[in-house]
Amino acid sequence: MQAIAVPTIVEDRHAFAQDARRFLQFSQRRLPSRFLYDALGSALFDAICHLPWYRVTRAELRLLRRHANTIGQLLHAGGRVVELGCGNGEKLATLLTQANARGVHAHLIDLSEAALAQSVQTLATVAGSAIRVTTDLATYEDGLLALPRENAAPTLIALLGSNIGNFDRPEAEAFVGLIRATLYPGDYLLLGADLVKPERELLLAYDDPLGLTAAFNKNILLRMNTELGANFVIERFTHRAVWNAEASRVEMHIVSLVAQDVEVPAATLRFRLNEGETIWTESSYKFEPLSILQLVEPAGFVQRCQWIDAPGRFALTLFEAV
Ligand code: AVJ
Repeated sequence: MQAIAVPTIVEDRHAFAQDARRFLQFSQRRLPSRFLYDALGSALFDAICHLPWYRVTRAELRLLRRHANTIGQLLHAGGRVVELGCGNGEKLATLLTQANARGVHAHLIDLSEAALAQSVQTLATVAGSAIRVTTDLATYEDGLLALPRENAAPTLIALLGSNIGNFDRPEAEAFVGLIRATLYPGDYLLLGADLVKPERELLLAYDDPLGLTAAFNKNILLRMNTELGANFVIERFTHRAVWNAEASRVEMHIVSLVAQDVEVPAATLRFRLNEGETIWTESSYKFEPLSILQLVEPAGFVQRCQWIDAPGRFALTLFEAV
């Protein structure tokens, strides 16, 4: 088992300050969703996955369990799985143990140090030394660019949990292109994507009655207070989830309950929020089975299998690079 790389906390804080400065000044104020995942944010997301209203993780785990053999056959010993955004490691552990994938190399890319540490532990617990694990504390892009090219055995890149849903369309296309560029023909992409469903289900998933998603969202204000010296009074904000049907996405916003002045010293930024003004923190795009193929295949992939759960909530699609 390889040791976790030393976190580049200073660099990360710098990126957070820079992005806060840029995105908070747009007329619709925004923050990139990747900053939701500090240690507390990752823990809150884990808790969200246990909520009855947030079914993404459970639906995907069922599909992974059911089709692990098919997927595992592609990964003969010496093969490599690269997971982008491994979270707590449960999805990959489920896949690799069900597939009985001994001798596989798992390479984990995540921007949360806590998530990487947990994943290493989860994989060690279920697989012991049968799986070699390496980690990269990085954004998807940096992690892919740093990925050693391995031609001998197949590489499977796993992008699960509907993480693809956080990208706007042009970004998603560019990102799939980057994934393809790091692969050879005959390598694979395993993509988990949440499907369009009735609005009330979507809103319960992103604005749950226990308030965990609200806490997950507002934690980004807390993070600006502790890391960037900001002065957000958390009680003066509330969480809102919106289904934007035209764009096929759920948006998470933080709503200012009153008119208020805020400052973010590390981002050399002060501004006034009007009552009802929002900071847009996340998009979760929802897909149709066909729209997944239309997004991925033009980048140089062909679909090998697409598995959809019985209620039609979630799709797991296996692509081969051509
Ligand atoms: C992990 C980004 C896929 O968008 O559904 C859960 C994050 N946000 N509840 C998603 C999330 C609100 C999740 N992703």
